[in-house]
Amino acid sequence: MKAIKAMKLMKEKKIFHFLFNLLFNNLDIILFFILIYIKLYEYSKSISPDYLYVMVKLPIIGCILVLIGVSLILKEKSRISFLYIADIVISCILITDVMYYRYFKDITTLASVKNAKLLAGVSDSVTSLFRFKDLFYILDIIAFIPFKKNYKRIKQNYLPLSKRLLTFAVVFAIGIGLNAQTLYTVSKEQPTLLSSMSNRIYLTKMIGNIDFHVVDAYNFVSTNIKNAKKLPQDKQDEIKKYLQNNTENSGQVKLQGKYSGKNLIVIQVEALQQFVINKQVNGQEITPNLNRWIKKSMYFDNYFYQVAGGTTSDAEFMSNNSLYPAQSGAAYYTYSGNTYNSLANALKSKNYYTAALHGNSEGFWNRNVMYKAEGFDDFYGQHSFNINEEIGLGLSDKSFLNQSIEKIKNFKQPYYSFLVTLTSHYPYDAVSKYGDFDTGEYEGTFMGNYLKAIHYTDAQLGTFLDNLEKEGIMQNSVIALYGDHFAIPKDKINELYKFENVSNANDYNWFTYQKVPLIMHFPDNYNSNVVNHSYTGQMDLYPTLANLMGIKNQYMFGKDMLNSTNQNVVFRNGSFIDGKNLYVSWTNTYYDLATGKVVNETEELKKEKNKANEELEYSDDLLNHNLLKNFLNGN
Ligand code: GP9
Ligand code: MN
Repeated sequence: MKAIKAMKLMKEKKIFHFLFNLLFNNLDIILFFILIYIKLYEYSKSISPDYLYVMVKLPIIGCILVLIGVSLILKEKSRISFLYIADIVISCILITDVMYYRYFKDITTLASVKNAKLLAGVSDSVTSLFRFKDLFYILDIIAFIPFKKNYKRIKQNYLPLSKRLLTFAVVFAIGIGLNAQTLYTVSKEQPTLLSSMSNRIYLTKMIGNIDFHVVDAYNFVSTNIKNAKKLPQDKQDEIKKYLQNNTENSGQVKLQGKYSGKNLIVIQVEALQQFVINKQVNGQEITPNLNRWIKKSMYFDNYFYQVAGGTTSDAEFMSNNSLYPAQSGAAYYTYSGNTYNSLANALKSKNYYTAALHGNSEGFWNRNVMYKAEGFDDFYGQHSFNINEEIGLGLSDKSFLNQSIEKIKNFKQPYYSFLVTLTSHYPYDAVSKYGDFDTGEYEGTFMGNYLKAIHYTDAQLGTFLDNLEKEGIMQNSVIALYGDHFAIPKDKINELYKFENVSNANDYNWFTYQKVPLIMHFPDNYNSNVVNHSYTGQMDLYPTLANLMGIKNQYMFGKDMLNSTNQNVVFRNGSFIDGKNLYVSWTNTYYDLATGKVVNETEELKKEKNKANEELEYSDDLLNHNLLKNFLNGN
């Protein structure tokens, strides 16, 4: 009996010993896991305090397991040093990100670090962005110095290499598996999000801080490798020649410099599509104010948006540079370190004051970096406005436009002000409680919400334009107002077809609904109440304005809408319009623009197709190799 008891006790002792040894021998790993998990999870909470993203737990655990896996290959004395250094690196990244978020409501990227010189103002205020509570991220690093020393001293190396390799393989594979699962889920939910990184905060909430930086580094390095090779000189010359010919063919004779020295105000309106213009719902005009201003302005009713993965930012990019959007992702992100002969840069050299205004966080779409590259003297973002009324994504258009006019009034003349509105943003449901616009049978539907949202924004734009007139600003300014991109995404297109009574849901019909209004108002009321029906797009805004404002820029892919006779509009996916035909690239089909009938490919059309692709390639080459830097230096 006694002997059995003693044996049992021994067994228990053995188990206890085993467990104790297991715990003690892996104390560094256990502590690393717990501490890093807490830090990463706390960071996730800090960027989305109102919503706990359960999904983020998986990639956080995955990342930690990958690191632990790697550490397991090492002998145990080196292992603790490896984990300690990993802790320091992660903590530094987190502290940087926490402070960056505090200012930009965004997450640091390699591009923003590379362009740190463009983030003037922020570096000065690093100390002011630091909070006492941030010490939370680094306290353990200091506290663990003695622990690390003693632990290293006591610890012996027990495991042979084969066992170390085995544990590495298992833990590492589990970690990679968890990360892969997360990235797959994200790419299923939003196919372009990982490459475009358009909404970085949302992405970080889904995949966690470490995965975000890994994806960012991958995107950054792969574009840099792609672009590292110098483009042969003859190819550079070919592109330069092509662009110079393009400008010559564009005309730029009529009205040249007609408004030199005048102020320029460009207003980009969120999700303003053309089909709502001069249209009624439930017996009421949807955009009464824009309709009223169209009568007093020049209106382009065949103006297409040409955006790609960078949506709003692509619209800004094209309108300010007349360069095509990036092949994948967003030019505002990928090419933020390039040299540009943009509208603002060109006007700056004519002694203009240049300012961009937008009521959202400065980091959204990398605007804080890109606006500097595009030559804006100042960017009035969220921090420059009194956020006294928020709808949907941020400051309401009403408050934004009212505060903007007060700023504009005090700008040094001549100036270029570029405004980007926000409220009428997808999914449009935030606006429905503002105003009493009754959409009748569309009440409560996606379409009804969009009509309400755009009706709201129309009212604010009406007030803004009326005020510009009242204040006497309009009489001394060229004004251009346009929509940035589609409002009704493809998966909701049937709601639009129902609203428009379209029965044939084919590609031709879809394309005819991808127009956005462009309204131009001139100080002398030139061409007021004139509707220009030529086929045009966002790539053409800058060349047109350049001619009117007396800017010389030979490096634009678009055309001057008031001089050019060509009606080419090329879309990022290779589809195009030539004034008579529409080519849909994804089915390789041509349509007669006027009738919608399918047309057979002719030699002529084939040439046009190749030319459209060549033009897109030229634009990519120009951006990938930062050719404007050479061109502008006379090379
Ligand atoms: C936010 C904004 C929205 O600042 O411009 O961009 P979008 O989602 O429309 O591309
Ligand atoms: Mn937009």
